[in-house]
Amino acid sequence: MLRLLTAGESHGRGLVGIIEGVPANLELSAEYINRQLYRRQQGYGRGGRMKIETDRVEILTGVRHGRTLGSPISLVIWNRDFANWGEKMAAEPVGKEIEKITIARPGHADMVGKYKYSFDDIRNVIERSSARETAMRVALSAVARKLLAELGIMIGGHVYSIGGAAFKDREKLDAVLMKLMRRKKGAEEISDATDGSEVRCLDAGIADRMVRQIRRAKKFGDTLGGVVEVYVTGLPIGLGSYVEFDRKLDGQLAQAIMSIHAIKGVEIGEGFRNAGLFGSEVHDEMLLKNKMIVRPTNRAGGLEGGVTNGQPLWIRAVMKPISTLMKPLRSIDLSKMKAVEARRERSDFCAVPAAAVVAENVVAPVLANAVLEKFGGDSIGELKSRYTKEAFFG
Ligand code: EPS
Repeated sequence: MLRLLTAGESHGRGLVGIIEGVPANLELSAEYINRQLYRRQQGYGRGGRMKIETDRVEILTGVRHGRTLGSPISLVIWNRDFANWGEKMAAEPVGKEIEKITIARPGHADMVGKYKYSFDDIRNVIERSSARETAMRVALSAVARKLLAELGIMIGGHVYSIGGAAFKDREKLDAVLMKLMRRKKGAEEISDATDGSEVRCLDAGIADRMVRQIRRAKKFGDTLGGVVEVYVTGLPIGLGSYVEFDRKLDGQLAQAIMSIHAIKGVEIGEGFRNAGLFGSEVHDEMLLKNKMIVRPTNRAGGLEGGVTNGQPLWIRAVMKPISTLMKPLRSIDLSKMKAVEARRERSDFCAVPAAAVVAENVVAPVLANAVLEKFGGDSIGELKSRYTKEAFFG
């Protein structure tokens, strides 16, 4: 089973990560991982930091001559910006007073982190609570994504809305998504199609509106959130389990998605919309076609009973607007307990397009784990030999 661990401060020397439990002989290159890192860095509405960084991973261990060894794989991404933060972020004492941050930004981890860890400097909180952590999470998750791709399990994502700019015609969008997913690379075709859009939107007209909304927010010193969607194709029936709560795949996927910075809501399929409908309007009927089970709809989003049902997995996630505002909200200086304006800090104005890439990737370790639990194997060859069509349907 896969285990992942990330470490690193936003302006520290770099981000490091370990993924353990990856079968041996999986083809893996830094280039494959870097592609996901590059995608994560893009998007209209990002701040100055992304102009400084060119996130690239170095594979330190666990891979030899382009193939995994079955041993823990460790990765590092160096922070270029560390050059500007040497003293502020030095591991050793620097022998002089470094200005402390004492004003908390509403919505950020600043206040809770200060009290939880008894810090007198909110810098200690900012550094690890930053969404920069997702760079390493994406890098580690890309390893699991590669494993899934070897089995034909493909992942894709797109931006559904930013601020008030959203898809209005769900049926039309579904038709576009289904058409893409029927192509060779399945759900990954969705990602490929959005790579050309600076807001990762499948419709040029809606993309324009999204960009205009972000531009307006930026002008007023404000930020914007939105909704992203992730799809996975090629999943067999039977990943996850209904027998015990912590083995339900929907619960595990929700955890992975909710742990992405600024994500405040997650649904599988048409989760929230279904609340207003009759059961007969919600559940996906089963039809027989050439002795195969066919589902004309996928409102359940590919999971029934916490188990994959052979339909594409469909996850929606809500990202709140980023909490660092250039037009500050009312806040408190926690060292003096005095009312002040929140601190301004370099940040993104909108990171929804990046969140779509992060969301695509973080589902990979959850799904790869479920695959390994059901089929197992110490090498990719062994896993593939067990991962047959017969194994799916008994
Ligand atoms: C991020 C790096 C950060 C932010 C952003 C994500 O860099 P800096 O804080 O130095 O500008 O751009 O983080 C946040 C929005 C946040 O609230 O922490 C990155 O690499 O994704």
